[in-house]
Amino acid sequence: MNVVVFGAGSLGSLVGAVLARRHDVTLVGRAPHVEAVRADGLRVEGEESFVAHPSATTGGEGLSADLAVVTVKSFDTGEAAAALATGDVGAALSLANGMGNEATLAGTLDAPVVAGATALGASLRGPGRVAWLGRGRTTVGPWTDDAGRAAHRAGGALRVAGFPTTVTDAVRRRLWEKLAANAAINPLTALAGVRNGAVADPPLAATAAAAARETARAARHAGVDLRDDRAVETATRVARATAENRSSMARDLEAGRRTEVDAINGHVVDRIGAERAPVNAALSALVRARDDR
Ligand code: KPL
Repeated sequence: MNVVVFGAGSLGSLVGAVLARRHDVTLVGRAPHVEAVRADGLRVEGEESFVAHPSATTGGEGLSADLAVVTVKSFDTGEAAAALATGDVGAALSLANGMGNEATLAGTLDAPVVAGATALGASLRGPGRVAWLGRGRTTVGPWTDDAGRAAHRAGGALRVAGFPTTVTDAVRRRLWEKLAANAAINPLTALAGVRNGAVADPPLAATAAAAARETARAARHAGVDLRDDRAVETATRVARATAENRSSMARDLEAGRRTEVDAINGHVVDRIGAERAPVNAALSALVRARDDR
């Protein structure tokens, strides 16, 4: 399959390298990383160690592919969609954190949109180098009504390259479960300066559980049946499974970059209001006060 991976950060680089073992991959990323990949390939270290040789470019316009996997930060999804719309893609799959990415892609692209949530662990180590930190499962499913076949093709492409992948018609629920985990883990690890595992235990566990319960409330408001205890269990399980990881928001805040808080905790507040989501509102305000925007 011909695949464009749009957004060669930590996750996109790992996805691009692993897909390049079985597919024809073009990575879209920033200059120093793209130059290193072109010169020496993309080195993966961790769960498996190998060097992949995808094509790499800094220009996302005019690209053709059977599938575009979008892994940019949530606030860059609009720009990625606009660039992809100048080319010819058969389908788009979003694997980015946060809520709203699929709707943005569907609003811009004239192609089936597949939603995805992944628990893969990845960390960019420098130009041309990415660490594979966890084999977590990836779930994909149709977002637009016409995306059933595209979801199965995308799931098959990921699976054959080495990512455990489930294809489901209930992907919206999975996106909300992932949002509950991100809403609980990401801002607390970023603000407290701790690794993910710390969120599963006192003194942070109670605030994390409250953030997850509010996310479940927002999910039910959006018509998705997610129980409070299921959201809390998911957040706790993900925190324990990625205990040694530093969350993407912790890394972004520490590096002085903009975070994805608007598409995570901010999305919960946008759905049900600050009065019904006071913990997410407080966490959003604290992160926004410190991140680069
Ligand atoms: O998605 C993540 C993130 O850091 O953004 C988790 C699952 C919390 C892993 O670190």
